[in-house]
Parts: sequence; C-alpha cells; structure tokens
Amino acid sequence: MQTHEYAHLDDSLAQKLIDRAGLGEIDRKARAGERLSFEDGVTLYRTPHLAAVGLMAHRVRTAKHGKKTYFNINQHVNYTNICVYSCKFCAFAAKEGEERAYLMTPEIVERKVREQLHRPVTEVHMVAGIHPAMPYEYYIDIVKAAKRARPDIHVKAFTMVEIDHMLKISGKSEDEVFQDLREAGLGSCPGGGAEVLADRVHKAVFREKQGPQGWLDTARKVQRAGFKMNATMLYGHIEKVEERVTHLLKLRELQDECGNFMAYIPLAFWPYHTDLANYGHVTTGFLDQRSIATGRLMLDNFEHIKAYWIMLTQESAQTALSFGANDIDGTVTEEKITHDAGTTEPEVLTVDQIGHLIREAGFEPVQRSTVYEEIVSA
Ligand code: V47
Repeated sequence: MQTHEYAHLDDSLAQKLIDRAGLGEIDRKARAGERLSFEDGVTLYRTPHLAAVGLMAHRVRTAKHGKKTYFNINQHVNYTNICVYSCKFCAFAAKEGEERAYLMTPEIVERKVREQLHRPVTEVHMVAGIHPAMPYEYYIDIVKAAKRARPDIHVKAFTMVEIDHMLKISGKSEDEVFQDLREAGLGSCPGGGAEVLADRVHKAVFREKQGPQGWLDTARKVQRAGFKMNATMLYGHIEKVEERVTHLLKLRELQDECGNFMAYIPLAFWPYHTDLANYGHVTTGFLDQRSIATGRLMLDNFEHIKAYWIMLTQESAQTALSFGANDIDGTVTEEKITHDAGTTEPEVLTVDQIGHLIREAGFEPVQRSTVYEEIVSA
C-alpha cells in the first residue's frame, strides 16, 4: 500500500518551512517543552502557514507517540433526546410529546449493549439530553444495565452537564453520588458539554445550560473523585480566535491542577437543523486541521489529541493524524447527535476501515482501552 510521505518529511526541510513562516520561536518553545502563551495560541490560529503549524504539531506528536495511532472498539448509546435545554447548536434535543422524542429504559440500554455481544466492544459511551423528569436512580440504573449486559465493558458516561444535574437532584452528598456511580460501574466520563469556555458564547448559544465555570468546577469534582475524563471544544460557529485560545488555557490549567484529562477532542460544528443553520457552513478542512494542531501545541500536558471522525469526517480525521492527532476514536456503531445535525458520515466503521485510514496515512493502528492501555487482539 502506498503511504503518505508527509509523516516522514525530512526534518531540515520541515525546519526551513517553519522558520520561513515566522514560527521558529514558537517551534523552539514547543520542542523545548516550554509553555506556549496566549499570544502564541492566537498566532497559531491566525497564521496563513497551516502546513508549518501542522509540522510543528506533528513533531510534538511524533516525539510522544511515534507512529502509533489509537482507536477503540466502542458503542454509543444516546439514551434520550428529551432535554430541558434548547442550545442553539443542537439538533438532537427534543421536547416531551414531540414525535421524534424518545427515552430508553434501563432494559432498552441493556438490550442495546447485548445486541453487540458478538463484536469485541470494550467501551460503551453514553450521553444524552437532560430529561426533565427522570430521577437520580435512573442514571445509576442505566450504568448498571450496561454492566449487566456486558460485565467487562468500560462505561464512559455522562458529561459534566449530566453529572451536575445528578448532584443537584440526588439529595445526596457529592461523595455519595460518586460512590454510587463507581459502585454501579461507571469507568470514566466523556468530554462533551464544554462547548466554548467563554461567557459571551455561553450567553449567546447555550445560556440555559451549565456555563464555563460550572463545567470546569464539575470537571474538578469528577477528577478529584478519581475518575478520568476527556475534554472537548465545539468550534466553527460564533466563537472568536481569542475565545478558542482561552478555552485551551483553561483546560491546561485544570490539567495542571488535577491531571485526569485523557484526551482533548476538538468537535467540528455541524449546522443543519440547528438554530445556527443560517450561520451557513460546515467547518473547513483548514480550520479542522488548525484546531487539532493548535490543541496539540498548546496542551503540553495532554497525552492524547483525538480526531473524532464522525464530526471531522473520515477525510479530515485521517489528515489530522499528520497534524498532531494520535487517536481517531472508535467504531461507534450508532450515533445520533451529529447525524441529527446533518453529518454525511456513516454511523459505524469497521476495525478494517479504521486500520486502512491509519495505515494509508503512514501510521500504525493500535487498539486501546478507554484509558489508553494497549490491547493486543487474539
Ligand atoms: O457536548 C452538539 C457536541 C457533544 C452538535 O469524550 C455537536 O471520547 C457538532 O462530547 N455539531 C457530545 N457537535 C459528543 C462528545 C464526544 C464525542 C466523541 C467522543 C467523546 C469522548 C465525546 O457534541 C456535545 C456538543 O458539544 N454537539 N451538537 C452539532 N450540531
């Protein structure tokens, strides 16, 4: 198979390109392990020399992970689309009584997980809307249901929005809630709900929902309770470059404090059927690659940068492997959030398809568990 030579570009040529783009000092800092500043982040987002930014990120990625590119065999369960909030970027949420509204009972969640028993799935990823009426016990029960169906599965569930909701409705202490979740079988938390950690964006597009400080405070609680989690940024709508960089700095600061973030995942916004549909366009390849590369360079204390193929598209996710990403997410199986917002991607990829994307780009596919242990298949 022909592989992409970019991944193996001669280092002195790369250096020339970076220097001529005027990015030599940022590159020097990144390679010396020095922290990049807010201004450096803005420069990385603004420079027209995307290839140079990509090369810088690629060098950092290569120093950390060589050619290894992680994927997992996972399954998404979006257990309800009924949501009290009306975020403008979301096409998934529905109100009770609407034709498209649905809610999975714990029995349905159990059945969904059982349906995949013939495949070597290691993770179930469960996120959904904030239902107005489901009691605290429901959240505990759906975790138990997934574990009942497949006891060895890693349950990665509940964004900081859902965790905060549970803390509020439980009538229990924070410690008790985390203890209940741990005993039910929660393994870790996904990185959604952060959107853009900027008050202006919060007010304009998701004002009813938990804001930036709330997300960070809940992430701190989750990590102090010993759970690992991911962090996302939903980019490509109304946010400004400065707000993106501030978002990255806030994540970096919390990682210094707690250290339990596994991966940073920039999420490309899909506008169809949302209140921002008139905003007009899907994200460009240029912005997708820049978001991956800038994340890799700014977040020096994050091990993993994930190119989530469903939102990036397979094409962009594959290219992102040469722009700093070392993870491509997984097989997924059934996904509703991006599909309701108009993605043209399939709902599932096979391990062979994922392997092909990674190998063709010049990298080595490595199956991982949710918490990045390498899995050697039998
Ligand atoms: O929080 C909502 C985003 C997130 C749209 O942790 C949209 O491994 C694009 O967080 N266009 C949920 N994005 C998904 C998520 C995630 C996905 C994959 C892996 C992991 C992980 C986490 O999806 C939401 C929101 O930020 N979202 N609507 C939309 N129209």
